[in-house]
Amino acid sequence: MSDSSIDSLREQFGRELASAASEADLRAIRDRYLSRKGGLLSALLKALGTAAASERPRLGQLANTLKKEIEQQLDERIAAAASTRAPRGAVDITLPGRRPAVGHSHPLSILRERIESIFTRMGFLVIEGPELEDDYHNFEALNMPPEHPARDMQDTLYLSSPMRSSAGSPATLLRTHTSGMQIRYMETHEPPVRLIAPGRVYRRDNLDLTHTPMFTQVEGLVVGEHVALSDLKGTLDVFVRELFGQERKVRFRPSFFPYTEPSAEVDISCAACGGNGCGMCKRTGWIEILGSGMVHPAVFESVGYDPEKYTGFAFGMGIERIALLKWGVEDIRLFYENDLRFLEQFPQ
Ligand code: 2NM
Repeated sequence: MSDSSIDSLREQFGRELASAASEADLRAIRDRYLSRKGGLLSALLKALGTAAASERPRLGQLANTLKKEIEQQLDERIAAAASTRAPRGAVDITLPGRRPAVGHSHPLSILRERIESIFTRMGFLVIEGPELEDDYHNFEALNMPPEHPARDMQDTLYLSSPMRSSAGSPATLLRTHTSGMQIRYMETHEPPVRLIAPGRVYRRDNLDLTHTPMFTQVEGLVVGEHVALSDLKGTLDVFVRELFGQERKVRFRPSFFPYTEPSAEVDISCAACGGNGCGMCKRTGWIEILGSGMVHPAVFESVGYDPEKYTGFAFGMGIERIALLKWGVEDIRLFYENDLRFLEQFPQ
């Protein structure tokens, strides 16, 4: 026991106090220095007995002064720490926040909105209508008479017997395309017409990699006095290159639909192989993405338009198919299984 052992304990305490970062640190320091049994100050006072008798009163006083200093400094620091501590059960506003889950659009909604935006920028109106249709708007008005093969129960989901349509009361069915809406629109509006009709459609298909019994279609219709096949080609060329990229090539290939004449399938050059032929394009270099044609005069007759005065073009596409191609998804069912690990990956 000496002056220097008192001084060095004071210095050691000063360093430890300076590096205390929490209330728990401060309490640990208090235990280490002030504990009655085994505390550093108890040890110091005990060692007083080893000092010369003449020195004991002075050294004893110095040691007691150090003890008071240490007690006072620790009390102050602990009180300060306790005053900033949140009361039990209170919200600790100093904790980092929990990040809220932010929602996002479904990939098919993202694609549908993109398609709508390309067409609305070209002056098209977007119309929607019922998923339950009658036989007339889904088939008859579209130049598909009662014996037409597309009406077969193999392909169409009927809510009432398809037989009833010929017996007078209209059959009700889940629409197989959104064309019914376009018929309704033409029935109630004179040309010019420039619209798209997006929505869910239903077909009797079994689930596999590329089929679901419900899917989403976007159909389009333009009618006016001088609408030509070149307008169809120009419009779809702009659409396809806006959606897939300006470098894509587009080709029109003759086809058949009962509601258009002439009819054409629209293909885009395969991005996977650059048109050289690969598995994705079945070695043709081309991928089919939509059907189109000039509206059949019989359709204009159905809605009361004069086919001598008006011409028009129409087109239709399934957006699931476009999503598979655009994003390289291998299984259409992924879009309907609601697994967020899949759904979260698409650019909003
Ligand atoms: C397609 C292909 C070709 C089409 C026809 C009509 C309407 F109502 F004007 F007659 N709407 N959509 C059409 C034409 C649809 O989908 C592959």
